[in-house]
Amino acid sequence: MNIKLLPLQKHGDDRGSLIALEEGRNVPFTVRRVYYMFETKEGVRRGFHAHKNLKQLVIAVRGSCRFLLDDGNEQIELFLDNPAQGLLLEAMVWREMYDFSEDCVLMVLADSLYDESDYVRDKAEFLAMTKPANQL
Ligand code: T46
Repeated sequence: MNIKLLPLQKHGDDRGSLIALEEGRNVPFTVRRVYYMFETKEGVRRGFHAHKNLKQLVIAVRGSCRFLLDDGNEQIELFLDNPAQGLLLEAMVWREMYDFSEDCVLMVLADSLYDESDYVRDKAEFLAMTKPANQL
């Protein structure tokens, strides 16, 4: 699957911790946008889409949530609860996010500006797009 979990170096001392995100160093793309979601209500499931081209790095900077990821061939579930770990999501991975802790802040770095035409929001269309040509 087109995803990776990237360890992020934590600079810690007796004052606390700090993590730096640097384009081309620990962020493997040009950062054009940063957004974050927070105050997600209990029981909510978000996402339900894939991206045609977008690359993103997702970090649970506080709290935790789960991801269901599907590339059309396999499905995996990931638990994000570590601000020193980034989930690199490349193109054409269906994602659903759920089980947000009350304090969860999910920060996302993206390689493009917001563009609704890059979203695939229909699961059947996504599955058709990910099928090898000889199975169509
Ligand atoms: C993704 C997952 C992890 C904007 O206006 N600008 C933005 O940059 C974004 C990301 C969203 N929006 C608007 C569009 C919607 O009216 O904010 C609203 C909520 O967005 P959406 O329903 O797409 O949120 P999620 O949580 O389903 O998905 C988001 C990202 O959209 C998506 O790219 O990979 O988080």
